[in-house]
Amino acid sequence: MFEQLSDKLNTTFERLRGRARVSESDLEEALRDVRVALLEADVNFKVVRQLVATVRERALGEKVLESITGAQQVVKIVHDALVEMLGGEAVPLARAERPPTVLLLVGLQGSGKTTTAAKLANVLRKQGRRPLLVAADVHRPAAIEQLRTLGKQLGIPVMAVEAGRVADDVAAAVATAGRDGADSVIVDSAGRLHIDDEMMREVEAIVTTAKPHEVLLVVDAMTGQDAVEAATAFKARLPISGLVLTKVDSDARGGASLSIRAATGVPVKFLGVGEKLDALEVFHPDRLAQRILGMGDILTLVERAQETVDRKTAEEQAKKIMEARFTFEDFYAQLQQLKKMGPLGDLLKMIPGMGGLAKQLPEGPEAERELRRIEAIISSMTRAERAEPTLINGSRRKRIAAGSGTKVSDVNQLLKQFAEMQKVMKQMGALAKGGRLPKIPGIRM
Ligand SMILES: Nc1nc2c(ncn2[C@@H]2O[C@H](COP(=O)(O)OP(=O)(O)O)[C@@H](O)[C@H]2O)c(=O)[nH]1
Ligand SMILES: [Mg+2]
Repeated sequence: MFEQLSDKLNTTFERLRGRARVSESDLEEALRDVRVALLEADVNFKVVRQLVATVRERALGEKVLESITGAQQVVKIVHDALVEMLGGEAVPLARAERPPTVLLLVGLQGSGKTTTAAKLANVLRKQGRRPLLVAADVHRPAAIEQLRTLGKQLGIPVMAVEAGRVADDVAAAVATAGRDGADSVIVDSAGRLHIDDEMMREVEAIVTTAKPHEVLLVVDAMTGQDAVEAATAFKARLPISGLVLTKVDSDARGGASLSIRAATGVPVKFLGVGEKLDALEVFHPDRLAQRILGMGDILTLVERAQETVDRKTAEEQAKKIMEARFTFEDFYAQLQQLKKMGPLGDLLKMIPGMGGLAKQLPEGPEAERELRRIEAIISSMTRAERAEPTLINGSRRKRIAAGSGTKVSDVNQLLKQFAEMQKVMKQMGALAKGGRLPKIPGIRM
């Protein structure tokens, strides 16, 4: 999702960066391209109009037309406007002062409630909490079984309620959760194909008896403007405190979901990025904006790395990235870690400037072959070359290609991509120094 949008915006910014100075017509052209890219991605037109107006006003106010770093500034202004559109700061999940914290999931059928309930339980447990899952979708018997199966996979307890006593049973589960050692209760409610009164009443009754600390609306990001409409309708009836956008891993355009925060005023708290039970990410507006703008998602990468690799190594690499001291040596080490961390393409997309490479990478075994080729090329470099790729002249390229069993054009391509990556990292570093990026623990900036 968002790839096409990302490509379009990058093309626009590349063109802008190519100018020595940004003229007024360059700025207008860029704004027009940004507008078209957002509209094509299905972002709500009112939200687009607002964003473009904000960018224009700030760009003129900050006098980017007179500045030698004008293009850079425009990118930053678009970045900031995008972050604001996405909600500004991340809004953390509420936590009860006195446990248990009760989280109620609501949404249309098929939006991903049951899956999200299990993923959320998994997230909380990774944070050292003790969740209990409550299956309250009594209308489809298979739904209770589905949650039971997911709970079993995770080793997290699942309690089912009975038809006709849904609200009371949920309240009873909350009341006894503590006794059973749980500090968080996640309730999976029944959805419908369309919004209807009966569903709303049933959920309202749960809200009344179980007094959830969060009512999370799960919406399918693939459904475009329908998702925005559903969110608006739910919000009119229920105290929705947060949104979970699911299926963000799909190829759908997804722009509608980018405007859902602006359209409803409800913060997005999580993104569902796959069918597996660890495919739930905390939503950070700034990180998504950076991902869309092709600046990668270093922080998410660091977080994911922390789960699989030594935290210190990850922080050191992130620090190098920020300071643009990242060499082929680091890249090689990171590739080794990436291999442990999941599908290669997904991870490459998160490294600044590597989105293009990720796209060229075929899936599956092809991808692994490509990765081995890159590894082979880096292995054939000397230490000095890895630290200072500008040393790698024509004859060295030939030697590296021969040594790695690849073609000179393969070596050229990797060098070019690496140079681009370093360029983006420098920009990231500059953003970070300007206080535009959240701090990573242990990293001085
Ligand atoms: N690709 C992908 N599939 C998802 C995601 N979340 C849910 N699904 C799938 O969407 C379908 C419906 O999910 P389910 O949790 O049963 O929806 P519910 O009816 O709202 O409870 C299932 O096939 C899930 O595997 C996601 O983030 N990514
Ligand atoms: Mg369900």
